[in-house]
Amino acid sequence: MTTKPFERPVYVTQPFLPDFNNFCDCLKEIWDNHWLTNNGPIVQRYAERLGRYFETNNVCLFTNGTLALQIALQGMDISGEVITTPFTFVATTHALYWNKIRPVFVDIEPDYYTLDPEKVEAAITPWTTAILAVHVFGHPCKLNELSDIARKHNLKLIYDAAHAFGVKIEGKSIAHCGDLSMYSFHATKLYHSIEGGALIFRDSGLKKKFDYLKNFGFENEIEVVMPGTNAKMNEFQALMGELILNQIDDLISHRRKLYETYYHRLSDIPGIHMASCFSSDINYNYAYIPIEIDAGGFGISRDKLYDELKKYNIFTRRYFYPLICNYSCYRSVSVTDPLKVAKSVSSRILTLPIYSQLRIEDVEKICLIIEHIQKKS
Ligand code: T4K
Repeated sequence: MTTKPFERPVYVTQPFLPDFNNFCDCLKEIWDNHWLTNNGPIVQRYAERLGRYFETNNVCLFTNGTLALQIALQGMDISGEVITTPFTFVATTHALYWNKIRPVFVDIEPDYYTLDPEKVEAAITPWTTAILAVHVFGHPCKLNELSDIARKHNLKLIYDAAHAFGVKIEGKSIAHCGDLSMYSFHATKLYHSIEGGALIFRDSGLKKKFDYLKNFGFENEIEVVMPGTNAKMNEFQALMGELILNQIDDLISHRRKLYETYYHRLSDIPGIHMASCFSSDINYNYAYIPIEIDAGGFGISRDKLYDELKKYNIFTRRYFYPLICNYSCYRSVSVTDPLKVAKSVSSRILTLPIYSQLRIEDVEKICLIIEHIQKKS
């Protein structure tokens, strides 16, 4: 195996696509129905399938995860302040902003980069109404600790589970933790419906409200009961989601092999740190491969490695750098927590390629190239 650049670009991710001929055959149903959107038959069937997958009837589908989260916050009447993480994709915070909720950023823990429960409790004020935690990279949050805090202070506990499709705790989907979980089915996710999102929630009374909010608030042809928006999933999205759901177990198991190769090959390279494997009660989904680069040990900084890898046609990403509070649109939000861990992780994190079409030998080559760069640094 050589360290010659890849002939074709290797991106951080690439969407999985179902068999082309099968997809085309299935499209016939849409053509026969002449029904493209507005709660069509495939969307309804897909919602039922996801309900069986998540083992709940409390499923609501959306055109993407961002709108799903915005609607969740609005439907649950969340207001005032919400305690959340700065180490996430910007949509988590945007969903708060769109609901005129003040984000209160607190630090993450260093092991899996999820919200630090101690910091959460310290940040609660009379205006706090909810905790919005993120299972970042599919890593489960400190579920019990966050539940205890939410219960003690009578706060809603909402999970941004955009990265956590397929993650299970003691055999049960992580979606059942907290009051509500939002999933993103964006093309870049390990499971997708081109674009798409879903809410899974505890209180079945919320379903009707979410359905109104995603469809302009229509009760019927002549009545609108609330100022909703348009966040409906369409038939093409649902079809893609249905077909990929058939293969989800295989997709996760292939990713597991890729992850194990990375873990095995990178663990001995100086200056590289990877989060520890999860305990056996957690079924992880291997959504991302985040590594931390310690410039002192590795020889060059994370940013230099990111640039170097491009020369080999490897396009990694710095998820999640910068922290949300450092984006110009959120710099005016006052942050009292020093965010020590989040700042450090954000300056060192690099997410490596992982997707279904990637082969074990590709991962071995990526690791060899990283090792080569380290040795010459
Ligand atoms: N909460 C969290 C924690 C999230 O991570 C996200 C989304 C959300 C909420 C919001 O959910 P959605 O509203 O998106 O459903 C990507 C995704 O666009 C975004 O969905 C995702 N998080 C985020 C982590 O990653 P970018 O700006 O990095 O995407 P982009 O276009 O640079 O794609 C990354 C790489 O994937 C590209 O370098 C090439 C490859 N790619 C991408 C697409 C779209 C392909 O090969 N084919 C493709 O079709 O945000």
